Amino acid sequence: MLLDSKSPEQTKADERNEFYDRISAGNLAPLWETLHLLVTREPESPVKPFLWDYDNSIRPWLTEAGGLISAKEAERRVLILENPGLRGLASATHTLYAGVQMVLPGEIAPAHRHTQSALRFILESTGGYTTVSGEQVLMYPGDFVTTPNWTWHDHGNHTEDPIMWVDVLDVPLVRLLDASFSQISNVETQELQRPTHDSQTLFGQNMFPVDWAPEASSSPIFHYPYSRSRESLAGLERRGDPDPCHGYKLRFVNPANGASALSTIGAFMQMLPSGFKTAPYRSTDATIYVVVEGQGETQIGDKILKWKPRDIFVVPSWALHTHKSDQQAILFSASDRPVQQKLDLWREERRA
Ligand code: 1HN
Repeated sequence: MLLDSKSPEQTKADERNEFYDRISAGNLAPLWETLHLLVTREPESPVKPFLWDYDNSIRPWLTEAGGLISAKEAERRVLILENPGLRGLASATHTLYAGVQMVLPGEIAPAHRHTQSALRFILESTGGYTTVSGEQVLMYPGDFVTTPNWTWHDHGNHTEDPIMWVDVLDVPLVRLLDASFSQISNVETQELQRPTHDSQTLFGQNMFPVDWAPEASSSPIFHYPYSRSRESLAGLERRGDPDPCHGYKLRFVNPANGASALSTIGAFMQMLPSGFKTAPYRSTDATIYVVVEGQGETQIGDKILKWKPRDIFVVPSWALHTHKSDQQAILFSASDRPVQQKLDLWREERRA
């Protein structure tokens, strides 16, 4: 008779694995093998810190794409910024999509709408337009433009120069929730129903039309021009010292309720004085940054990302980081913070 050479532990493991195989056929799995991976002590993200170099990577390749496909053919001519930890998922972070879009002189990106919310942050433009819900918005570098959930939008360019901008959408979040709907309009270009920049005129002056009531939780303002955000940052700087973790930092709001301009995507603009180094900070909202002005670097764990204007980078959830500016710098950023805050999930840690 052969002696069983297996240890008792091996026998037990074999029995368990054989059990797992049998229950797997019934679409069942043992929680005790994965519990520690599901409920981590703190966020353990596959999202990687990463920087896309605008001048040396995005811009030349997007320009090349301009010779390969028209905006109309593509519907949207965009290079997706894929996080190296999430390849193939059209995701910059777990919840947010980011891409850089180009519209050449004379081109049209036809009207459509979808349940995904979008923001645009303008990199290059001498006055290209987007039309949101029948309102035309002329876009210039540093402007922040919103396209709330289910609003019709089309883009075009009557100028002599290409327009380039960053798109951030809640595409991965809406995919997770299985709530994607979309429609293509039967007109390529929306008929203008309101004066240009009407939402800024109606809602951007600390006064609302007396009988106006919000129809949506997103901001009634579609356009937050850079001249104003720059002015607000300069005003904050004149008032006093910078915050140790953020420098001077503002958030874009819906003036009707003080919440974020879009219900699912938070947007921020911050200024780091020349030679400023922020104290270590982390928060649970993975963040997409766009450099507007200045040069510097962001250290995330042991990774250093050196940045200059129009570069785009990602700081993952709960990754301790510091920013350092070589000269006065302005950073735009976007994250899913409003969603996390509504769900009581958002946390931050300041090491100031
Ligand atoms: C979209 O509608 C636009 O309207 C840009 O410009 C990028 C990425 C995914 C899904 C929809 C746009 C998009 C998008």
